[in-house]
Amino acid sequence: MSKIEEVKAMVEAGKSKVVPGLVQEALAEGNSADSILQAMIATMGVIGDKFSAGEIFVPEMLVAAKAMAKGVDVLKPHFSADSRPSLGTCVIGTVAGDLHDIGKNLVAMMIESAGFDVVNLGVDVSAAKFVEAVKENKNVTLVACSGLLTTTMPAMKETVQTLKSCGETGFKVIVGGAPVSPEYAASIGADGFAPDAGSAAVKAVELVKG
Ligand code: B1M
Repeated sequence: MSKIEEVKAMVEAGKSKVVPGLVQEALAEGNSADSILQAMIATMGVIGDKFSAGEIFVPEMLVAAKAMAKGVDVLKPHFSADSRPSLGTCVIGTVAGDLHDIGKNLVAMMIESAGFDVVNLGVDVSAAKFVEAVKENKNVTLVACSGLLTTTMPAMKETVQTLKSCGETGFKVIVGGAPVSPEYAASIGADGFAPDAGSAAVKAVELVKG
């Protein structure tokens, strides 16, 4: 079994203690950080399919997510920002009612590496809390909202609409997450949409630079 296959198997099994070491070994073997990341993302897809099929349940999803997060921690320095001047502050969070944070944290990591200072509000973030962060932080140029549940898409709509009517200007809003489409993003008044973390960083720069 290749090192990357071992990483995938151990993420799927939720082995948080062994995943970081295996990720290090996979890097040492010459695998790129991105290829290891993509392998772990694919594993979460497998986990989701097994959950949908009733083969595993919430606790198994949770331990797999924790194991992946430990692996991502090892990869983080490989995606870190260089010395480019800051593009301003990006406030990011997962919308109210939604506890999924792996994708949001990957987006935060890529946006940071693109040259933003990132304020990560975590999960289950209310519209009011997003607005508060825009008001409290300096030079907010971007607000990024993530959502993974179809049931929390209305919360994403409320967040975007609250941000757009809060009286603060000078920032753009980008949204994303598995159930979000470009059409939905446009319909709720978001300035931008991206399907994955890499393209979120590209879109973020495009939105802020105009
Ligand atoms: Co849940 N979950 N989950 N879950 N979970 C999904 C999302 C689901 C698709 C599984 C399934 O049924 N097949 C399903 C949602 C169905 C739907 O609504 N359409 C689901 C469900 C139903 C639930 C619960 C309701 C289960 C229950 O309790 N019965 C519950 C809800 C809890 C809540 O949030 N209130 C629940 C709970 C959980 C855990 C807490 C156990 C755990 C999350 C732990 C954590 O995040 N710390 C969990 C997990 C792990 C998953 C799956 C298996 C994996 C999610 C993940 O991390 N993927 C997921 C199945 C799946 O994704 N196939 C599932 C990897 C990650 C890298 O991808 O987050 O999609 P993703 O992010 C991508 C893109 O979406 C995009 O970029 C990222 C990568 O490049 N992206 C953005 C994300 N945010 C973006 C923002 C952007 C741009 C792009 O701009 C701002």
